[in-house]
Amino acid sequence: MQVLLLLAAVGLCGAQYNSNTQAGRTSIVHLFEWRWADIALECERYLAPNGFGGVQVSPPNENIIVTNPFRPWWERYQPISYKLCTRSGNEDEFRDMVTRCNNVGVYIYVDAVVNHMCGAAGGSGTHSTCGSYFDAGNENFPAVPYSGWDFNDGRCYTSNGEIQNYGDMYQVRDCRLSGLLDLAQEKDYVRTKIAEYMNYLIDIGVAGFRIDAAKHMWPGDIKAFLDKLNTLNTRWFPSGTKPFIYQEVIDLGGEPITGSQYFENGRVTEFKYGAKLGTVIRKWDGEKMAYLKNWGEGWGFVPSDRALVFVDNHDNQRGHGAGGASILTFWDARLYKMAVGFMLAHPYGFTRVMSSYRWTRNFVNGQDANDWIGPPSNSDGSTKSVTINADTTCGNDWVCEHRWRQIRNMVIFRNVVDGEPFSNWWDNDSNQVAFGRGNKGFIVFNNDDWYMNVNLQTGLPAGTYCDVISGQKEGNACTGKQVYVSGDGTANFQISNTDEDPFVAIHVDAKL
Ligand code: AAO
Repeated sequence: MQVLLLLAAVGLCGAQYNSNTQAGRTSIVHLFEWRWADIALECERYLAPNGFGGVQVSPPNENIIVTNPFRPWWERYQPISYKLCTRSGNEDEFRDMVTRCNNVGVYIYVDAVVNHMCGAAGGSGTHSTCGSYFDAGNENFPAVPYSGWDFNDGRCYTSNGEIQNYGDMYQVRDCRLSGLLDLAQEKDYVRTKIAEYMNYLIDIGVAGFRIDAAKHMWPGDIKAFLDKLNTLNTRWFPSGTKPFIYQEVIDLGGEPITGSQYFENGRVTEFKYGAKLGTVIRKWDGEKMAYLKNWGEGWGFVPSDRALVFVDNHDNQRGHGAGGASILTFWDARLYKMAVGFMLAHPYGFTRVMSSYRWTRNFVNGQDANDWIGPPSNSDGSTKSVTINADTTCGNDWVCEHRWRQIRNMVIFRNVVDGEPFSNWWDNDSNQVAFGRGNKGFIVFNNDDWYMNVNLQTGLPAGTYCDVISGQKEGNACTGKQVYVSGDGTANFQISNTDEDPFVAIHVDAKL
């Protein structure tokens, strides 16, 4: 009996680390700023057929409307209430999206902004996305309701109430982040309001949450509101399933707050991953791909089963947050595809693919003065829909990295090799590297400035394979390069350093 109880307890404790994605679906995509109606369509027409496990959606709750600058993307990180209406759509549209995505096995992960409300200088009135009244100066949010008692002012000891020093964990957690009114999660009332919001979403059918600004809350306070959460909706999930939790904790080292302090609650975002991978692929600081042999914990990252990983996110692709200049984005498409390909082939962490919109950059002293620009929108501020071009790319300035052939095919690669060990590493002590995933898949990179011509052990069964980077298998033919694996598992790989994409990937589902 005691053993059974113990096992049950262990099972429950582990649950929030599980992505809840369907078997054989191993990645999610962040459809940053997309409308709910477009996400519903994308689940049905593209994500489900191509093996995506889920979508991280932008914050669905009511936010302040900022008009100076005009409708920046970041207004959605300034909550006014927990009503579900934003530029992405209203509650009916949100429910319709969750239902339709869930019905095709693609689950929804909500970006939960619960550390704070809007900025202290947000004024008062009804300039909010559902029209709820609020008064930021008096910390009054009647649509929740929250009042002055529910904020941390009494606990913050800095001169202006702001976080001034990331070396002091008390300020980071009890003071204001960028002027944002800091909720007092030590209060049971606040914990209850946060849990009510999250439970409302769980009951609609969402599968998990990104916890925004988790670093700015005490781990025990987060645990307290997570402990109040329901299990997932049994229309789509086995009874007793806990929501997947990944916490935004920026830990690049050198600060007292670390990712590991949050493990009891769920996974954490591993920001070192994109910062380091960008440095390696750019060949900065003397880095080279050969050093990736022990990628993962060997590089000082959190344990694989506690990590949520990504090459770039909505902040560091435009100079917000952390990671610095090394971060690769769609603006550096050739290197970016290699980095995302490497991430999706490598077994470390649970992977999130970024999907962005294009904006006009304006660099002033190395900083993008247009880092605020919101999603493609009409003159009234409403968000433009995602149109689909004849060649399957997106229109209206939506970049849709997740639809790039190389990235989409590597999402499928990761599903095919799921559970297989990291194997058959090879490198030339420079920037030509290769590795496999058991006997299911193999990937080869040439990031050197010279031609690559090598024979490698792939670990794969003999046969002719389609490279899923230059093309893919269609019917009984390859639309791109072919790779011949002989009876002993070896194959010859030739990759020009001037190829559009200087890498090759093969897997058993793309064998002729
Ligand atoms: C906007 C305006 C502000 C205004 C405010 C209130 O821009 O001027 O004061 O409204 O009116 C987003 C935007 C903000 C925006 C906010 C609200 O990014 O610009 O403010 O919405 O509209 C920290 C947090 C992290 C946060 C990140 C942006 O720790 O949680 O800043 N990310 C999330 C979201 C983000 C959102 C919020 C949180 C707020 O993803 O979109 O903000 O909901 C250090 C610390 C990091 C810290 C960074 C940046 O990083 O470690 O924790 O991130 O500084 O402050 C080296 C170090 C590295 C360091 C980095 C930068 O790399 O190794 O540790 O340098 O110094």
